[in-house]
Amino acid sequence: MTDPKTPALTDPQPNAKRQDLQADTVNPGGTLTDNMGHAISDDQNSLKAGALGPTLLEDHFLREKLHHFDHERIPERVVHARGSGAHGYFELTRSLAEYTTAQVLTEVGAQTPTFVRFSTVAGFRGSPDTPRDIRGFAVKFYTPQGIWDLVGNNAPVFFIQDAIKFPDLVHSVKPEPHNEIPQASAAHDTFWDFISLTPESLHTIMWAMSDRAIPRSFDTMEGFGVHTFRLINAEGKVTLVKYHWKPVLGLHSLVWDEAQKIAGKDPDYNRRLMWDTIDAGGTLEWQFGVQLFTEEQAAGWDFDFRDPTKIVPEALVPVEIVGRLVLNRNPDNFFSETEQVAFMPSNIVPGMDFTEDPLLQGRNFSYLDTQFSRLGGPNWQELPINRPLTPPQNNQRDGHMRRTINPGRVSYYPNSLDTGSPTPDPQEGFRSHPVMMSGVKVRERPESFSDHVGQARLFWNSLTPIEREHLCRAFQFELANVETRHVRLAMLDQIERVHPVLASQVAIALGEPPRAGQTAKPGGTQDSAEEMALLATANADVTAAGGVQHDPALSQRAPSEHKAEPTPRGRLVALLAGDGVDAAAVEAVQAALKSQEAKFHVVGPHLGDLGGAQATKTFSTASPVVYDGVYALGGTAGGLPLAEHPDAQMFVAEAYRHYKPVGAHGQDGGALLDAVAGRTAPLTFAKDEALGVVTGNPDAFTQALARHRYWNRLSPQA
Ligand code: HDD
Repeated sequence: MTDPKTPALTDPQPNAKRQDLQADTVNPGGTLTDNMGHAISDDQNSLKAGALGPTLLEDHFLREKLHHFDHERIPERVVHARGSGAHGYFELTRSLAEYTTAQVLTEVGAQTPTFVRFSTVAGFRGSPDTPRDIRGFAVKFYTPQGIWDLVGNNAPVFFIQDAIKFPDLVHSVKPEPHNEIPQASAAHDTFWDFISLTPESLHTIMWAMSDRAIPRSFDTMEGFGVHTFRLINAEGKVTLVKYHWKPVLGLHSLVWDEAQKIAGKDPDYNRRLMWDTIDAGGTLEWQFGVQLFTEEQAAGWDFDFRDPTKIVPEALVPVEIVGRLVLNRNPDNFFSETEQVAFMPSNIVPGMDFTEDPLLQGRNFSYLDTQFSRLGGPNWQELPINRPLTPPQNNQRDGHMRRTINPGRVSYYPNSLDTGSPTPDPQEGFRSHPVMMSGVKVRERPESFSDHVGQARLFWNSLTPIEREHLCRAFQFELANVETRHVRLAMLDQIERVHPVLASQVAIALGEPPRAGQTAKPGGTQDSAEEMALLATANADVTAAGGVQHDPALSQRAPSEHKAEPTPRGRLVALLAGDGVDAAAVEAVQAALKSQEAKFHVVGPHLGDLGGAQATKTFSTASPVVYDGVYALGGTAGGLPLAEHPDAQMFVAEAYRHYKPVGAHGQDGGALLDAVAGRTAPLTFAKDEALGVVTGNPDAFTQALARHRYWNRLSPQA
């Protein structure tokens, strides 16, 4: 049912720019002017009294250019300052008309323009892309019923239950106020001091210490709306909903050593992957899923759907795929679009409503507030990236940088002087669902929010052995960077509530004894395989999860209903080549990779012509850490056979040590692998396809990329 005043969902060309924004896009060319439209004769010399004379105050071109430059920076976001965005569209594939009247969720096939911004949380605007951190996953839907912002993260839960604690959480994780160290890192005293004293954070901390917090790319991480929202159908019936984004390329993460190195080698790693994919005509894609349940159902659970530190396990309520999100157009201008885009969880459309989740309630206040200070006043919604499809009709006027021109004399309602002025629409307008509310004014947490351990254990139980080992290593790294011992000990007590074996393994890396009743290898263990075996059987009793003890959907590796089939699509491979490389070998491996939509760079001793290939990267401008696999071809580098070149050897050894597939062609390539064999300790190296080492078979190597990592190099149990 489409209201005459709100146009039906248009099906924009998937990557077309909205018509109303075309006017705001100034394409370069023509005569250089100042901001007043005056053509400029010379933009390289200020006006002076004689070539050696002083600059004249009357040089209004100079003044305008410098004045604008002096005011180009705006406050960065207080959190999620580091982000990257892209345009695309949301397409509904199954109608939810049974549950809601929101057109964006009822009109199958319509493509709703969207803008998505991915972000880290703690780092400043210029910080690297690959810290250990939760990732923001903010989706702006430009629907005909107004903007819907689904401002989520790549974790389905949050550190705190009540928004009033958010400033404390953020102050604790940001660089410390006395010396502004460390940048974009939780591995410091104030964060873990706060967390050790905030038991409600335990579940989300498990997500933050897992591989989820070092995603390989934006399109190999999940997204979650976190909160439970309400959907209301045409009959006024309420259904509760949680939102999910499932990446079609599957769930993949970096290795922590790799993530740290990428932060130095290519701080823009995730931003660049997304930009290059779209720039080459590719897309990033997720399935959109919903968990639908009723308040009656939820009343029977031993956790509260309003508690943002709790999930509704997929094992309890399956995710139903009802749409997809496709990103296919890069911004024209980073500042105008990605920096100025402004999200608000309070942006919902008719057919939706909030729940009493105290974190959501507080967020609904904070975002509008922050946009005022960040974007300079009340008219930030007029910025092209923030404008709704349908021009606002209301009596709000004036304010800094007002762009809208409202003719006429009437800017109030009701009025009798202007019959055309906007009037509320009791039927089609947004109506809050009439939920019965009552209660005495109190500052307290509900008893139903009190279990802080149960779902942290569910997450732990659901991880595969190698994921548990990574999580344990993450705690070891983070807490070994905490200088204050009592904070480390307090955090060990919290971790012990998840499982004493995990706490003991972390403890020994901190120089502390294993937890009571536990044995552990004295003096710490560097043997990951041994640690993994120890952790693999350390399962815990779960509470507050509706009876679910294990949910494969929480693991990135365990098969579960909506995990995508492994694919080489989107993977980036370094083809190591020297002068005189065999052209046929290069063509064969490039054809194999292209056939599976994988990408490659030819990496050589110098740019340009190598005889059988064109190098677009060199050993000094490329690094194995930004590739998903390495394939050794032949040729010479600096007069040495490739197999004897230390940079080429390092490339293969590092990729192997990060459990990535490595391949080789011919005798030369094989010789390089042999030369590396001794450099991958403690991992043994063998030319064995079962270990992800593929020689002389480009197709098999390409398929090996789909597996992402060969953890079995560490241990058969991995
Ligand atoms: Fe937030 C930005 C996600 C809790 C207050 N938040 C921000 C962004 C994301 C999230 C993705 C970046 C948006 C963009 O790209 O511009 N925030 C979350 C999630 C939360 C959460 C999933 C918990 C479920 N946030 C949260 C709380 C508060 C805020 C509890 C305050 C009470 N968030 C903000 C903010 C930001 C923000 C300070 C900073 C920049 C902005 O809003 O636009 O208002």
